[in-house]
Amino acid sequence: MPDIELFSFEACPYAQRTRMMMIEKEIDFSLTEVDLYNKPDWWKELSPHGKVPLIRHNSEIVYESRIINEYLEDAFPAHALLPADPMPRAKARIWIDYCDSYLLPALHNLIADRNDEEKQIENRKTIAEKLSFLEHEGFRKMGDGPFIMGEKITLADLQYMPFIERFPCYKELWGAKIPEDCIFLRRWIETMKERESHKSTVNTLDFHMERYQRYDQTKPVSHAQN
Ligand SMILES: N[C@@H](CCC(=O)N[C@@H](CS)C(=O)NCC(=O)O)C(=O)O
Repeated sequence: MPDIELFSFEACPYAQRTRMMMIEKEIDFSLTEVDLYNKPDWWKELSPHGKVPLIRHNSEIVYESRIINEYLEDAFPAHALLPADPMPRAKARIWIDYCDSYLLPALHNLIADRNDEEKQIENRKTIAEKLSFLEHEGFRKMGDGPFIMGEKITLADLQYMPFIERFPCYKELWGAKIPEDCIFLRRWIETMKERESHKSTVNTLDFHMERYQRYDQTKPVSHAQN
């Protein structure tokens, strides 16, 4: 029986971050899928906020994808996913934070305002600005790539990838675009697609499209800006 139990939901990008992280670090884990549309009682008892991902390790639980990933990085130092030196370590954390504090709220608005074309014009512009900032202040200042922090993959890359995987849907459904000059970002996407951690957690675009298109019919499981 693996030490780590991960509670997950197939379509959840946050849970995907943690799955990718454990695959990158070669941490043995068991996966329990939770039906978020019909939460079982055992889940309500286990999870303080009812949200995936959540891990159980040595009978203790940790939740919030970013906190889980940092916990696992501390608990399992092999195959390091944060730089050892304090300054680049802090910079990696800046880009981890940028994803949740700046990019995801912009993507959340794109989904929330999907029936308001006037707001969508502004939302598309904001997303392009957030991606440009990541390109110019992040990728280009942190090194020569291919990863956000340079030559080595870090937790920063894993923070973004599940959402970038879904980006073709944001483009197709709501017109979001990656700016032309984001060449580091584009190369990074191709690099990340080749990682085993991505290949073994990726869902097809049809899968994502079907879920997003259902948003107007059913209440979605909340998964942005939480
Ligand atoms: N900030 C959280 C967000 C997790 C999240 O929103 N998970 C969604 C699924 S993608 C969820 O569990 N929703 C169920 C609910 O809100 O009841 C994290 O990073 O772990």
